[in-house]
Amino acid sequence: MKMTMRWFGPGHDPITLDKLRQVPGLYGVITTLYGVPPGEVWTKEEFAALKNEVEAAGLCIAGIESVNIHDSIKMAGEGRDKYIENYIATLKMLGEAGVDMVCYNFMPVFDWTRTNLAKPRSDGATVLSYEQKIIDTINPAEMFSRLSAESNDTVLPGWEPERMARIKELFDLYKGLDGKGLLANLKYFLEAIMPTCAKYGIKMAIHPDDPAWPIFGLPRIVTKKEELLRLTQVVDHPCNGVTLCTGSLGSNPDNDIPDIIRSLKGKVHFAHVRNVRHNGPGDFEESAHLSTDGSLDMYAIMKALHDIGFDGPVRPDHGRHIWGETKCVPGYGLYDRAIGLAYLNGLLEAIQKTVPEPRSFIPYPESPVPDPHFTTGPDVCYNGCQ
Ligand code: DNO
Repeated sequence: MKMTMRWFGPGHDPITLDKLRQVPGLYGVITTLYGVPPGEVWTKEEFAALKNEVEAAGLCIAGIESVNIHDSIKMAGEGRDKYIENYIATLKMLGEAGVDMVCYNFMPVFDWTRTNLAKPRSDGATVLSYEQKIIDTINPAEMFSRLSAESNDTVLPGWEPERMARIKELFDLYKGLDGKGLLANLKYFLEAIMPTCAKYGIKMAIHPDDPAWPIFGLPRIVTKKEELLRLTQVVDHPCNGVTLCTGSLGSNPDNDIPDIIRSLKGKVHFAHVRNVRHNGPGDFEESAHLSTDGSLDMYAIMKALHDIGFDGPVRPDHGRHIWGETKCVPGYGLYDRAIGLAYLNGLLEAIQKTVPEPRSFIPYPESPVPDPHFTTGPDVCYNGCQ
């Protein structure tokens, strides 16, 4: 497994690359061109500048999260084929730059949902949390205002203000689309992009719906084991796989995460590993990564990933806000994610030393020597990834 951290890019992430680089055991970053709206083609120049910046800091890009999907693709609307062509052009550019994993989601209208971005805990930390009973009493626009007020002046991934300004229109667009229709649209999209993914060796990793049940009457098709298996079978291709997000799937206590991981052997292309604490039906908060602080067994999760021979990028996910850290995208502070990463690496080392095969440990990378002659080729990744 390759241990990574998410970085939102220059001008978007208050956490700097030189800070990330000091996290022991960090292999690379997971990043994106945050400012490019879904549907637009990513330019080689913009991506090269991002890659250059990451590599100049002695790190590498270990995968992209996300290349977001235009709503016309999700709901088979006007211009769908054009937007798919644009997506393919972006994949081609990324493939030529050596990227081999792209995370995306297929949630209608918006990405992940929380009702509180700074729920206080008894130790003074704050965390992201969700209460279905609040969602049941507000509309999506009210929820957006609620979240914006707590966003630490950052743009929340999936909740870009330009999108939220069109929220009513977006809801209207999806009217009448059910889970079956959404899955058919996902299949159409995947079938169109697979030849390009195969050519460049890009593994597509769909992110589960978060929380793992339908909200605001919108269809959800990536919430549990059967659905994850179904989507890998509907387009059975080695490049079609999943982001195993323990927090999203774990929002539903009925999901047995280690069992889901084992059932997806060969289909997990990326992993988000974090804990959640179930407070009651439809009510959860994002705890520290430690097993005893939440409801998930993190040892069993890391062991299952090890046992299926997963060797792709893994990252600690949303952390608590601790030690007064407020200058960050909510959930993406430096401190608690670094603690989470160290814990996951500890679990992994212990698992590897007691369960020797399959070997998936990537040793702590040597200090890289930045190459002043930057090219966009895949051979400039100092930490050995591409
Ligand atoms: C939330 C993230 C999601 C994820 C997307 C993938 O913090 O896990 O925003 O990046 O769903 O497209």
